[in-house]
Amino acid sequence: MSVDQDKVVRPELFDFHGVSMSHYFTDNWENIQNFKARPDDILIATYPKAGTTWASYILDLLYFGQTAPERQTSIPIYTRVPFLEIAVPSMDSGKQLADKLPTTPRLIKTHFPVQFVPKSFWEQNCKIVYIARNAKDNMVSYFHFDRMNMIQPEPGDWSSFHRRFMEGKMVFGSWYDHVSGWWKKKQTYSKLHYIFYEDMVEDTRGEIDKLCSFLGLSPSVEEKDRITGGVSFDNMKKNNMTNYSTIQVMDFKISPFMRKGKVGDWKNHFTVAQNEEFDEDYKKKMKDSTLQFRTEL
Ligand code: PPS
Repeated sequence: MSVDQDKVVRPELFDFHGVSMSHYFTDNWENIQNFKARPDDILIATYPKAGTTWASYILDLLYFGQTAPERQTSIPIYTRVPFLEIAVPSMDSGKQLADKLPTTPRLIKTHFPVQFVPKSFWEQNCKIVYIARNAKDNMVSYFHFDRMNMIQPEPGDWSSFHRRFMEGKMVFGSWYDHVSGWWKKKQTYSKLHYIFYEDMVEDTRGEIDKLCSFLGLSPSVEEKDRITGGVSFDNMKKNNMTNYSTIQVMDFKISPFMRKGKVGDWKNHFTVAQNEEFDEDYKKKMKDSTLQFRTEL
């Protein structure tokens, strides 16, 4: 994707309706809030770095892998599954890309906390797939992402990032509020399928089966085998249509987009003291939630 580098500067965080955001995801707010969802649109929602691209590619293959094979070799995943709220100078906005999507269903990505989702998705009773990842690995992945992605705020050093994550001062706000807000929504909105990244790593095929039953799809066993193989970390890392190598705002010399894809990499980053402080704070922040995450497999 060609981006005018001069117009892309690392943003500052600011409070937006009670959530830490950067202007790249709020500049188009009115248009996004007026987005006209269709009943068959499917929204893929996550806190950043929880497995959005993985889920996007799985859904794209499930719907279009057989009927539109050329799509797989010529259109990057971020164009096939537009990022609704993104608005970066000299790039089509996510809203423009979503409006232009020729497919049925339209697959649309968002990192919004649940209360920011445009109301038409609820009015149209759209299916939503939410992916959540344990906070520790999510934090590590986000740190490396902010290092290499020039439209993200300066990450600072690891220890300041660790603190800011606990304070919820990240783009798209607090991880704790995000995963809990969407979990709460699931209790009343039946068309929300909540997936854990750790379950996808442990048993990708089993999670694809569950996804198919949620979506009402019944691909052949061979097709599911093909998809399970195609969406492995190694294959997605090699695939230029899924590894983000075609995007200019990311500096892969600093860190690749497809970085490790592991559960438990936090152990290579958290000091013993940081882990203790984190666990204590986590218990307080998540005390009212029934959500359970695994931080190792
Ligand atoms: S983004 O920028 O928010 O859309 O990023 P997102 O796609 O949500 O998350 C990127 C992390 O997901 C990992 N990933 C995978 N892990 C395992 N298997 C597969 N197939 C896979 N695809 C993407 C990716 O490597 C990032 O995690 P880290 O821990 O940084 O490697």
